[in-house]
Amino acid sequence: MKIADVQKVLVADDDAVNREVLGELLKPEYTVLLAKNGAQALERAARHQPDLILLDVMMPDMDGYEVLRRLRADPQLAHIAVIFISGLDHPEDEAAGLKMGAADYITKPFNQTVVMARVALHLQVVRQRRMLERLANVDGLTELANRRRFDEVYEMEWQRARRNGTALSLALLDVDAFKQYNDRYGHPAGDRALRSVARAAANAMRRPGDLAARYGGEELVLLMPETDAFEARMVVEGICEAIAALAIPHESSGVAPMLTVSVGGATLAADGREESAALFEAADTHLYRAKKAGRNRIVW
Ligand code: GH3
Ligand code: MG
Ligand code: MG
Ligand code: MG
Repeated sequence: MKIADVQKVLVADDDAVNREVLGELLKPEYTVLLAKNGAQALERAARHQPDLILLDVMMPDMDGYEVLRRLRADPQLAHIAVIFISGLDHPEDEAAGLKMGAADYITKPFNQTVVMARVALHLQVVRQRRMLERLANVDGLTELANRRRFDEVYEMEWQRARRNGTALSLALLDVDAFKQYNDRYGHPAGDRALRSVARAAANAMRRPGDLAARYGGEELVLLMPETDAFEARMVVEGICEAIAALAIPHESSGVAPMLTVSVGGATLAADGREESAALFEAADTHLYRAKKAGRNRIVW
């Protein structure tokens, strides 16, 4: 297992001996974080984003149930798996804990092998969920968001822009003469070039909410919420400059001796009444114009 794959477990217990025993037990396999009360558990969870929390129920000030409630109410923390570990050993206590959304419930005094087995099981579930999310949302070649993810985010951002009357810019980027590139340099080189273009685009999209996705083939889509046409065009110009700086030779392009792209952009008019598809179509029309006008340019 690579170091980066080591999963993080937060142990929250007001009893120092419990913290110590659980910490020592988990340390050989996981990165362990400790918290001695509920408030500290929430603070450590927010700061370190653990994969799993072993959460004591009975703690002064804020009990484990309240910690779990607050975790679930915070979008940044809601997904973290929680295993209650408690001296409350009635079936009703266990039922209450599981009903609140805990992944599991372990009673004290605990058996160390059982704790390790259940922690391993729930961390495996966490890894599998991440993998599924990745497979569903990320394009395998470019590592950008895939079209499915884009469609989802676009609909959400479009509604949000409409509701708040904020700007929303969208650009379609298509590699010029990419068929010739593949013919001249081979498909694997085409894949590498596409990955470089994708990275250049992603690096330039820096605002939270910005999204670069692979829409299909050699076409990327760039979504920039709360970004007007002027600002969005600046970002796209930066991307085109970064792609030019890559200086990927393309001798049979017919446009330039190196790989270039054409971009069609559009910005949602604050007073417009069109549907989300109309903004996309406008960008697509502008991309078509950029191609017709000779490629290697931006039309907004
Ligand atoms: P234009 O300037 O009009 O965009 O010309 P073009 O050759 O780029 O456009 P066209 O749509 O004719 O061809 C797109 C090419 O992109 C064809 C396809 O083989 C290639 N392509 C699409 N996806 C991939 C990919 O994942 N890897 C590689 N290597 N090539 C791809
Ligand atoms: Mg306690
Ligand atoms: Mg193309
Ligand atoms: Mg294309």
